[in-house]
Amino acid sequence: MPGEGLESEFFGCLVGAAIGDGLGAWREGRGIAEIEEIEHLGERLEQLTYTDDTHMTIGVAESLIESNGFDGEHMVQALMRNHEAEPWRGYGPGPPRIFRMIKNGESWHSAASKIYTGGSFGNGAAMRVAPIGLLYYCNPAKLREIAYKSSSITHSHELGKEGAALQAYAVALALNMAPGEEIDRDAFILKLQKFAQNQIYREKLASMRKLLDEQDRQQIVVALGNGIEASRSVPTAIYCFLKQPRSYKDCIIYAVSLGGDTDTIASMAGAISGAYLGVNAIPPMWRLKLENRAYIEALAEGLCQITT
Ligand code: AR6
Ligand code: MG
Repeated sequence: MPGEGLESEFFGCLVGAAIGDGLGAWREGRGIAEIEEIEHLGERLEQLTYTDDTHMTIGVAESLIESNGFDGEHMVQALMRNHEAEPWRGYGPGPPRIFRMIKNGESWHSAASKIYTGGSFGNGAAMRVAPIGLLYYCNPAKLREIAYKSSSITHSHELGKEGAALQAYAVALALNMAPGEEIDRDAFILKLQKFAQNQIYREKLASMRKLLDEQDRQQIVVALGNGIEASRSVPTAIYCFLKQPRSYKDCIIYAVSLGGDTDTIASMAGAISGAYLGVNAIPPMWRLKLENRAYIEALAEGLCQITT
């Protein structure tokens, strides 16, 4: 178990993402729920089993570590190998179709653009991008470049790629703050606004400031969304972190309570919160219940080693 500092934050990010996924999976596709209901759910569950969000995050981390940085061909193979071993993790429809195309001889450079109009704008690239936010946390330009490249394996639509870059940048910003440092939420949003290269995300980020004190969760869902599209889930996850910046537990419970694509939104919010607060801020009760925790922690350690 790491103490404080960077390693604790790397652990917090990946473990935090996986726990959000495992808890959120129980409410996927449902409506807004009472906070108390989600609290009880978190206490009741005996195991937190993760879904495709964490499974793909593991693949991204494995590939970055084995390649000592980004190697597209290697990452494709890692994602495909993992999917083939455990296809039951709840993958969105797009990635398995792309993996089949590549297996049948299509180049991984072009496969993603052959599904949907203009490629996928689902949140599948953003949900797995946390290791890239960790690895390139000091270099926003490189972070964007690698977030885009890793996205384009399965999500080649501009909104899918930009969602991944924003989520990675939010992880990097969180990592760059000390856990004890009081968070300036307006400044955090402003940095994201300046980084964003797409108008839809810029507008959502701008609207987020006015929503920070909004208590009606229905208003949050109407304004930011809770869907499987990257543009209707990445801003929401960032908002969940900013709504509850001092408590990993409250952040995750709030995210799951919003309903919709709860596993992915809670996973992305958990990655940001964990990167800010560190692994020791995550309730031990949840850490102990997380499936495959030792392996996820080993990946966090591996990423930390190649960063420093
Ligand atoms: N045009 C129309 N619909 C689209 C487009 C587009 N260009 N792109 C995506 N969609 P997908 P994911 C819709 O299949 O992002 C799992 O539960 C389309 O309906 O790329 O990897 C994960 O945990 C498509 O099926 O999957 C995530 O929560 C859907 O967006 C979630 O699914 C998802 O895009 C998304 O996974
Ligand atoms: Mg999922």
